[in-house]
Amino acid sequence: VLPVPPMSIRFDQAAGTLSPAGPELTRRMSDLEGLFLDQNAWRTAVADGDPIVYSVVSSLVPEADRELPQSITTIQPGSTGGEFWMTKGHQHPNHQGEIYLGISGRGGLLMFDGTDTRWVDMTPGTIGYIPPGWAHRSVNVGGKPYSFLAVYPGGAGHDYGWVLEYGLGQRVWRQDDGVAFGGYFAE
Ligand code: PAN
Ligand code: ZN
Repeated sequence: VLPVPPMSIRFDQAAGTLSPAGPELTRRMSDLEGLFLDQNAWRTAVADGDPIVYSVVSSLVPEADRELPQSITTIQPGSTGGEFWMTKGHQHPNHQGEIYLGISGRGGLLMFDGTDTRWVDMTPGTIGYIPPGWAHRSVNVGGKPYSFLAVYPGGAGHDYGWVLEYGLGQRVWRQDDGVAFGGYFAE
C-alpha cells in the first residue's frame, strides 16, 4: 500500500468527481441481486436497461490500518417494486465506527445491530454517526440524486454477506406522502 502525503481533495459536485481520484465503482441494478423484496420487479428492472443505481468515488487514501479513507456515494432517485433505491449495505467485520456527511439531496441512513433498527434522516449538512457493530445502508428518499461523504477506518473491512443473511431490520417504501417503513423479510 502506497503512503499518501498530507493533501487536500476537491469534490466537483456537478461532475461527481474527486481529485486527486482513487478507485471508482458503479453499482447497477444487476449488482443488487437478492436485496429488493420484490424479486420480479428487480428482474424486470435488470432486463429493462439495468440502470445505474449508485456510484462511489474514493480518494487516494488507502484502505489500510490506521488510515482514514473517504468516499462519496451518489444514489440515483428511483424505486423498485415500491422500495426506494439504496446501497447494498454492509457490516464492518472489525466493528469500527464511521461518519457520513450529507452533501446534496434527501436520503437516510438505516442501521441495524442484529436486534434494533435506527433511521437517521440525511439532508445537506447532516452528520450521521454509525457506531461500531451497526450494519448500514443508505437510501435515496427524494426525487433528485442523494450524495454523501463517508469517512471510515481503513482497516474496517466490508462484509456484504452479513446483510444478505440478517437483513437491515426494516425496508423503506415509497408512499404518496413520503416514506413508510416495513419488516425486512417476506412473511
Ligand atoms: C460507504 C459505502 C458506500 C456504498 O462508503 O461503502 O456508500 O455502499 P455499499 O458499500 O453498501 O455498497 C461506507 O459505508 N463505507 O464503509
Ligand atoms: Zn461502512
